[in-house]
Amino acid sequence: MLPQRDQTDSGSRGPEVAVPRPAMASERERVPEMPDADKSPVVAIANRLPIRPGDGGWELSPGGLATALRPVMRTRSGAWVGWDGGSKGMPATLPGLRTRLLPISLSVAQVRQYYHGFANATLWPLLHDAIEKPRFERGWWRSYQDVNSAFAGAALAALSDCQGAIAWVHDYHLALVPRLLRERRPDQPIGFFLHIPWPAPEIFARVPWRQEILLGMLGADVVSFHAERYRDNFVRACASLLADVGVQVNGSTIVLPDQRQVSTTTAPISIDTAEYRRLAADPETAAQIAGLTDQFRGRSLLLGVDRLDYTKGIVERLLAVEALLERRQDLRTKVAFLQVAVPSRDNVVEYRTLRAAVEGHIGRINGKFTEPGSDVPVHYLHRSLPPEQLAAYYAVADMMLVTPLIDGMNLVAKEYVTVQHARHGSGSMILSEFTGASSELREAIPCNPFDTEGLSLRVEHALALSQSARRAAITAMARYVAAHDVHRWVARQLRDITAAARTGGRARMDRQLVAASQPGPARSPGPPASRSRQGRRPDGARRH
Ligand code: ADQ
Repeated sequence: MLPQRDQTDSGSRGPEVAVPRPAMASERERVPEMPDADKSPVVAIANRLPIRPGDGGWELSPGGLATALRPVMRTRSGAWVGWDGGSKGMPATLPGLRTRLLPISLSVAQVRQYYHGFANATLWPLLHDAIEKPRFERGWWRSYQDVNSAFAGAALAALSDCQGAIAWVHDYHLALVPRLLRERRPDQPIGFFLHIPWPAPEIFARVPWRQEILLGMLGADVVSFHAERYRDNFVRACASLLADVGVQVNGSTIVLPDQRQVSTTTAPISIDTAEYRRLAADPETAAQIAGLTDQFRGRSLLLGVDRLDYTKGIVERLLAVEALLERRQDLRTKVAFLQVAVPSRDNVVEYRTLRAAVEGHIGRINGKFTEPGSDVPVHYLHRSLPPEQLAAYYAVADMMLVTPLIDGMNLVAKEYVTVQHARHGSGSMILSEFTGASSELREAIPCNPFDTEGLSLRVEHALALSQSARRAAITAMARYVAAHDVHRWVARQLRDITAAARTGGRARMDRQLVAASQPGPARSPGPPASRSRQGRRPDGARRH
């Protein structure tokens, strides 16, 4: 299969349906001028603000969206609306940035109910294929609605101050925001990007507020995902769960009862490859590499780097290492496995349970396989690392184990191949087929992490690969990532939002003109065709 390509809907029209309010012919002139995607201000709305306290005061957070948007924040006006994380005294901006930072403060109850509750104990597991059981609490949902309203209010104020801005809403924490913005600003270009997977419709259907969540996201002009399968699942959820409110699906376009069209696209996120190449060549990284090379001399180093999250397959990875050492006694002193785990969400009980499980497995494996007088086979760091140290681990690792049970994209995989290539390395990468990255990094060694015995055989196979085969694979993957870096992703997203806003808005105006020119009273929303689809099950089948 070829790597997935970004797919922007062509904006084809949906079937004709009645509209709530026929438009006047003069409304054609009211189709607003769309912002220029390459120049216009951007109002980003994301759960967290992209800054953190550093040694010399406030600084941009490393990694992720903050890095991706850094060039945009430097060159264009605009704003970033996000939770202050409980920090006080945040600056209104940072030197060198034109973007204003608009902090949202949350109460203790909101942090518990909106953030730890609905976002991380309801939506996170639900959208990750319900791999842990999602919890549904009405109080959490109410808090999620309240906090989304607060974010939307701050974003609306920012948009009023920023003529011609693009609104760009991020992730599952803020699914209701696009609709809240749309209700107040019908012509506003709005994009929504989901950073995590979207499950099959029958899984998503479990959430009692499924229609509100879908309609919330559909306030955007374009809803984007990392991978085609998530986009497809979302479109199928709209088709089966929103038919009874008059929403129709036409290919990859969702048509709302007022004829507004929402595009859905696949836009895999990436990393700032230049920054990782710079890190690979940094003197601090080189010093760390020298130390690590000494530490693991004579052994192949296997590496895992993840947030400590139950989606990342850390336990399955440990069980595979255990199976390998069980089967291949000769490898017990020749292989070391290092797991770096960033502490994550320890206010959620499933995460505390996971940490205990991971640490229990590591203790058992080391107890079983450590040879007297030798180093332990499994090393474990439970902390966040400075970027140079992380880059050094990527550089010295002979094998990267990226084995999530499910993962929207997985940036670690892209970081590893980039650093390896920059250091002329020949490491190998085992990559779960249940990551978004697996659609792009086709030269990785694929694995099914649910099959721990099979995973251990993949590791054994990778250990036996020739250096030239490994180097060829790393080179191919690094080149792909360099050609599809995060700056390309940002530019593409902003262009997609303005293009979809133009197409969707025009289609709505055209439909309303047609309705206005036809005799007879306006019909109510919800066409007969859609009513006849009422009662469909989430998988598209009819109820009996
Ligand atoms: P995450 O689930 O956090 O992101 P991932 O994409 O792997 O997953 O990003 C993790 C980031 O944290 C990487 O940039 C990595 O370098 C960094 N990191 C990991 N361990 C670290 C450590 N010990 N110290 C410092 N940094 C560390 C969510 C989705 C993903 C999606 C991203 C982006 O779950 O599927 O790829 O958003 O959309």
